[in-house]
Amino acid sequence: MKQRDRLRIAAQKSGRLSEAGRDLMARSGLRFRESRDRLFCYGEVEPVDLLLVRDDDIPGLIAEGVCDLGIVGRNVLLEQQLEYVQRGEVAPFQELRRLGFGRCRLALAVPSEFVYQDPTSLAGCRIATSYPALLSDWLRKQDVQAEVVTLSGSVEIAPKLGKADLICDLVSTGATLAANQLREVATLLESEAVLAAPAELMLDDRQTIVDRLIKRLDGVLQVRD
Ligand code: PRT
Ligand code: ZN
Repeated sequence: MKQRDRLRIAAQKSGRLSEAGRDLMARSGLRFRESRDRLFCYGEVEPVDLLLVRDDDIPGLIAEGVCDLGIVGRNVLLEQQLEYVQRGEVAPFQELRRLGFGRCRLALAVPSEFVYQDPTSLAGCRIATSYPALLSDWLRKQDVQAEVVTLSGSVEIAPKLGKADLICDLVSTGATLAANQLREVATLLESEAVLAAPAELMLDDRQTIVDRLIKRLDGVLQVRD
């Protein structure tokens, strides 16, 4: 891995995690000067810079060594971790801390006419999801054979379109499921925003900066709990 003396944090540019993520970094003592393209923000107080990206890109940026920390949903991190595992590899990133915002769950939801008793009710069904690795892993653990239909968005309308028998999607309030006449029947994962880091320690000054930052972050998180 290339040696660097400044730390780089990846966070979501705009979306559900961006505001609370920025707020947490500010309370941990980080200040950034925004650049013209607003993607790279230079750290003014600490040697810590910020890269604003799509949430899905965050684990990859850590894997490539482009960023050293990331604020991302556990659902995204675990999905990409499982992709490595399913290829027989070890994921080069890990969850370091849970951050207490962006809470949601990855859940199975069925149309009203679907009779669900337990996971065996899913045998032979088509399940639409944007989280194929997490869903396949769960099905395997339940010893259920079902077809995973991968969709990048609008998962909740897949049953109405005849593309799937049920869905596996993120739920927070449940309003989206209700609006689509879907009923939640099982939770696969409880998720929230987490601090992601490389699986291995960094071998230069950055590890010292990480350790100092984590100490401050823990202080902020403790006050909140
Ligand atoms: O552009 P980019 O790729 O960065 O953003 P994105 O659109 O992929 O992500 P975004 O901002 O929607 O979500 C970022 C993260 O927020 C997710 O990865 C989760 O960790 C977390 N999060 C928390 C949620 C929700 N709550 C949530 N409710 N992510 C998505 N949803 C969606 C869900 O997919 C469904 O469509 O909201 C709908 C359900 O919400 P309710 O309230 O109706 O149940
Ligand atoms: Zn995304």
